[in-house]
Amino acid sequence: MTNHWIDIRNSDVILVMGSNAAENHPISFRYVLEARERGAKLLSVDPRFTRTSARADVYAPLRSGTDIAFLGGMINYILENGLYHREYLRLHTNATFLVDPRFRMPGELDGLFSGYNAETRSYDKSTWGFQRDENGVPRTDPEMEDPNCVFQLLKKHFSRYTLEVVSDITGTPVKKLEQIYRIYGSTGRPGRAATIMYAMGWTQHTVGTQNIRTMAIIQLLLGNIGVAGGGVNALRGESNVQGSTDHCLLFHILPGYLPTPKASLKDLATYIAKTTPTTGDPQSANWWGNRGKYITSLLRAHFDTSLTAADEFGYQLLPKLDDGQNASWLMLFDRMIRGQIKGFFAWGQNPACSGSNANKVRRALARLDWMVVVNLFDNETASFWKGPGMDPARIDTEVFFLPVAASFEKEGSVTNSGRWAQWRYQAVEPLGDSRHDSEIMNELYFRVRQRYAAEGGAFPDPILKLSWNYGFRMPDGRVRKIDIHAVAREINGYFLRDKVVKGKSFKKGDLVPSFAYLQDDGSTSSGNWLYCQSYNGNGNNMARRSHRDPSGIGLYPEWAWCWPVNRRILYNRASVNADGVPWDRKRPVIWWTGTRWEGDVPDGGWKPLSQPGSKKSFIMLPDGVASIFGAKMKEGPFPEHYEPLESPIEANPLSGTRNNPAMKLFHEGKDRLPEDVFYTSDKRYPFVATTYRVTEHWQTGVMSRNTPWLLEMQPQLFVELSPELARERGIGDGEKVRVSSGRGSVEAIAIVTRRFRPFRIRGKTIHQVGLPWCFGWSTPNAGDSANLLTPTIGDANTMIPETKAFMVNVEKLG
Ligand SMILES: Nc1nc2c(c(=O)[nH]1)N[C@H]1C(S)=C(S)[C@@H](COP(=O)(O)OP(=O)(O)OC[C@H]3O[C@@H](n4cnc5c(=O)[nH]c(N)nc54)[C@H](O)[C@@H]3O)O[C@H]1N2
Ligand SMILES: Nc1nc2c(c(=O)[nH]1)N[C@H]1C(S)=C(S)[C@@H](COP(=O)(O)OP(=O)(O)OC[C@H]3O[C@@H](n4cnc5c(=O)[nH]c(N)nc54)[C@H](O)[C@@H]3O)O[C@H]1N2
Ligand SMILES: [Mo]
Repeated sequence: MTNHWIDIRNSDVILVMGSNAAENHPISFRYVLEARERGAKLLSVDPRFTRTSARADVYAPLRSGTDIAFLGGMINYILENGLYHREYLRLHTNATFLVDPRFRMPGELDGLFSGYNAETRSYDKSTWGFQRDENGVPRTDPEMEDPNCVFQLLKKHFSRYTLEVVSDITGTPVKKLEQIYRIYGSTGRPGRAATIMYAMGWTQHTVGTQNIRTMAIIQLLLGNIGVAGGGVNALRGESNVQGSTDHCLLFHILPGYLPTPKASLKDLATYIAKTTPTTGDPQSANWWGNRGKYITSLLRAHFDTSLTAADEFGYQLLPKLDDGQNASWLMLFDRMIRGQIKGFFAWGQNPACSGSNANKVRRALARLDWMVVVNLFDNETASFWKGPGMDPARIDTEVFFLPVAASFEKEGSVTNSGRWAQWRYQAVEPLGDSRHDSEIMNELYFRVRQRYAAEGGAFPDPILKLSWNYGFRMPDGRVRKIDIHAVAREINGYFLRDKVVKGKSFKKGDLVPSFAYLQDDGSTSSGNWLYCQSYNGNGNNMARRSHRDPSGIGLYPEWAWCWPVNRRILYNRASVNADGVPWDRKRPVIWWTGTRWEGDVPDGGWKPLSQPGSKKSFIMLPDGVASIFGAKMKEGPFPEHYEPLESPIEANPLSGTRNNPAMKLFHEGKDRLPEDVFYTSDKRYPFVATTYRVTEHWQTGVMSRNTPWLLEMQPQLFVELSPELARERGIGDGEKVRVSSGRGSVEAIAIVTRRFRPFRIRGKTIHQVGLPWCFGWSTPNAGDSANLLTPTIGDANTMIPETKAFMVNVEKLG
């Protein structure tokens, strides 16, 4: 989230689209309802009428996978009706920038941007740049009238998204579109704010990243980023998924969003030179210019501090990706099924049910030599070898199961969606032989280290030179018990020798006060620069529990701690005009007193934009302003509607380019697998399907299916379908049906409900159905995972699987 949970109460308009917050983020609804009591409007856009929709002022249905069309129509509406915040655009975004005149857009190139290469399915982005002066600073037209300026290009691009065209793609009635556009567009006026609450309904698509980009453009047009009650707010999933992303859950980033080294970045100097952005603009803070300090401090935390600059502080000990290598979820199981991955730790996950195309995942597990499952319970992954369709006699995978302690049996920090790192305490002792995850890792580290120390091996140094200072060492070198506070302090970082920084002297062993003090000479360590300040000379800031709120807008600056540097609302320098005066005087986030900023921690302490020595407000981007034109995206600098890989219509109504042209295809080429089949506008699979969660179960249900009262409330797999479709197929409410796709099938109970309505699209009736994905075969009579139906295909930028839009058939069972 750019903002945070409590801040939702400051909104005037709340759009819940691509999430079902009432059921999946129930605590958030406290703030949604508070806002509504103040007169805020709640809008719900979902293919299915949900409990969120039930509370909404306006509900609009849309066909799964058509959000860019829906939101593209909103951009067009905002521009046509002059609802945008002109001054905000000029000060804080690249709307005024002039684009390369060679740049071409989908309206001219039948759905493609200039530079497409069909063979590599990728773009040569050389025409996607800005016109720049001799210092490399983008040329602008402050009046935003030049036909090559971003604002005019945006207007031209989205002029194709008329109400009629949008309705024809999404199936949403024109009246509903207009109603939602009008209400949301009303927040372009200074003093009004709208927020977006989204989650997996937007991300799990082949165009997932661009769904969110489209919304970010809307928020910028309306001046809604940086202000209270605004922002682009991803409602994160698992309680600590924000923390795990911050600390490098994903393959392509190290802690603190530093890029993972690649083979071609052959030494630390090259890594820093090639990954550090530069700017010629004296008004750009270009904060990532500090990359060298952050990566060096990270290496100092990872590895033995006896390593020196001559050893590149251990850079060569970090794992490196091959150039162009993608090691995301879909690729892991793809490589596994091809026999290229032999061992696997399934640590706190259940891929046999959560993985898209679960039959492929399950067959991949059967190709392993060994698998270690670290979990609270046995599940469909640990026992895959005795699951449906498996012959244990023919499976050689050796499975080890390590029982783990549950969250309330452990101490540590959890970072919520609002970036707040909050400290939690252990409530009870772990049951039986189960242990804290960190104790299991400690034991694993010690055993592996012992073998490397004794036997050498191909490359022992990454293990032998790892620093592991997490507690009292026994005579054999083993850490007796992991001190989780030592881990937290390592993440914050230390001074490794006496040092004077910014006129302050520090002693070796002092905790670094905040990331502004980190160094690139090896004198500081920090396991994650973004968390530098979380645990410093003031103690464990994540454990703070003060209810003080001097802001009056719910910032609560002394409750826990949030990254970066306790800033509660990101991009807050965009909440003020060039003189530092808040756009919204009722709910100011920061303001300039004439000598300093007050309010939230400002996004950089420089003076307001109208004063000399100031810096632009989007400090993480080298041009210093927010990207309405975003050339980093794989499929184009502006979002464009493409159909999901599997869709019910033959052609993309907007162009001859049917699907995302930059996504990786698994179903083409000579080495494609039989598991990777797709059927689009095919009579055998005529219905759009989506998957979602239920309040009563958690994820694949491993924890909740083992809780009898929750299982009693939601005992088995169901499929929701409209009365119209039920009649067409002769299916009665509560009857057993088979739902099938090209990849597999499940048996489910039919719930005939008006929560789903047929769509009228291009003159045809199109039905959509939906299933939860929380069940698995190991719970008797519960049915199996809906992921037996979903495809192996991912977003072009992130490779998140497209589990929210695919095609199925539904048939009544005997
Ligand atoms: N009770 C409970 N709460 C949970 C979880 C749980 O398992 N159970 N899981 C947690 C986790 S890890 C996560 S990531 C979050 C996920 O939170 P959400 O994203 O809210 O979860 P979902 O129910 O998967 O999907 C949300 C909605 O997207 C809709 N949808 C489907 N396709 C589309 C589409 O194309 N466009 C739009 N606009 N909407 C679409 C679905 O109908 C559904 O209502 O929930 C978290 N909270
Ligand atoms: N079709 C479809 N598929 C989806 C989604 C969807 O919307 N639709 N959503 C996707 C999303 S957003 C997510 S996050 C994934 C989730 O996918 P997974 O992470 O694979 O699924 P979970 O069921 O959350 O698995 C977590 C496991 O961790 C165990 N566990 C709980 N606490 C601890 C602990 O403290 N330590 C350890 N070691 N284990 C613990 C639980 O028992 C559980 O088995 O699924 C994805 N799959
Ligand atoms: Mo999630």
